[in-house]
Amino acid sequence: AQPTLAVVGATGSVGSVMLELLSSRRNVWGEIRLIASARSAGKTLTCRGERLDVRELTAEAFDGVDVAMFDVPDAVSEHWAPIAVSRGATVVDNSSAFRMRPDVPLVVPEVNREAVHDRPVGIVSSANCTVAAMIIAVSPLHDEYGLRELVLASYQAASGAGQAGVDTLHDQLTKVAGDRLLGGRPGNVRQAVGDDLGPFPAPLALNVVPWSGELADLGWSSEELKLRNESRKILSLPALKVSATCVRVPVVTGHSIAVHAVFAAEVTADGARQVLRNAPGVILVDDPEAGEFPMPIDAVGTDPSWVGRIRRAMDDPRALSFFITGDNMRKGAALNTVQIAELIAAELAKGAPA
Ligand code: 11C
Repeated sequence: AQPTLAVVGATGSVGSVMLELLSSRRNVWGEIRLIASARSAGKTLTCRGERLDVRELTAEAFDGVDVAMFDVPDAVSEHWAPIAVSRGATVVDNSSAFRMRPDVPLVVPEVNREAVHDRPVGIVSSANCTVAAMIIAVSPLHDEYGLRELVLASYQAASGAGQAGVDTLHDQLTKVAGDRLLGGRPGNVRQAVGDDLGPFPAPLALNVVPWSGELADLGWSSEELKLRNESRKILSLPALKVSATCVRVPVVTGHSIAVHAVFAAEVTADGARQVLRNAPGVILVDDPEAGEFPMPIDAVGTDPSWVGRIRRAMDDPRALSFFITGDNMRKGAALNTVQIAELIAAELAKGAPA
């Protein structure tokens, strides 16, 4: 029989992309069970053309479930993932709750798919959205040239902060539309937008906000530390030098990253293009003369990481600068989680130890 899949957080914005993907990808699942908080239980959603009732998140909801995909806040995953495991499910978790635990593999299938099979506590973590988009382009370059250092700046979309982020950005854009004086005087955008900043620490419309996540050590944001720690773990490079600045931009969906990567070997832009042309999950969009760049407005709704603006550093023959854009709801969240769940389904089908 095909395995039973649970989608925990099915009514959330990433949950709805998961249902879309499950409806369009090769079907490897038997029953699909939708689970959400008591507030959303009782709703009906469509998946694979079937209308499905959303069940409340309880321990019993996991009985008979083989694989459970979680997209819920960290604290909810922390509490419920072990309960799902105790009921017999393997959990694929998209929160950051377990990512850095040594007994939990952190997986981006294009990079380290084999890590999925060694999961001593029955939990596999799916990477942070900015990390997932970036790492599938950086990893094949590491294989070719030997990565030594990453200097990153992210340009993160409002949807990374959930539906509240998207609603806040649209509300603010409505408030500032049409006033051609806005942005020309200090404070006048703040005044037009008002006090409700949603999940952001400052107005996002007509602005960029150099902040994402919570305050962590020594002035770094939690998102910046995730870029460092998760990249090191996924690439198995525990001493990799990583310095990131994470920035929120007024884009609805599509996280972008400007990457400066330093390697052990000398590089060429053409050589890097050749590597990336053959890399799984990457699409090369690198023709500035023709106005072709990787941009969120084009990458949204697509699966790959779009990579372009590839240049060898002027002052270091071992360094490359390039730009990446990916759909943070897909590869950054729902798609990566679904891909991991499918790897586990294939393993179960082979009868390998779970
Ligand atoms: C954002 N990247 O754009 C964050 C959201 O580690 O899964 C996802 C946080 C995470 O705000």
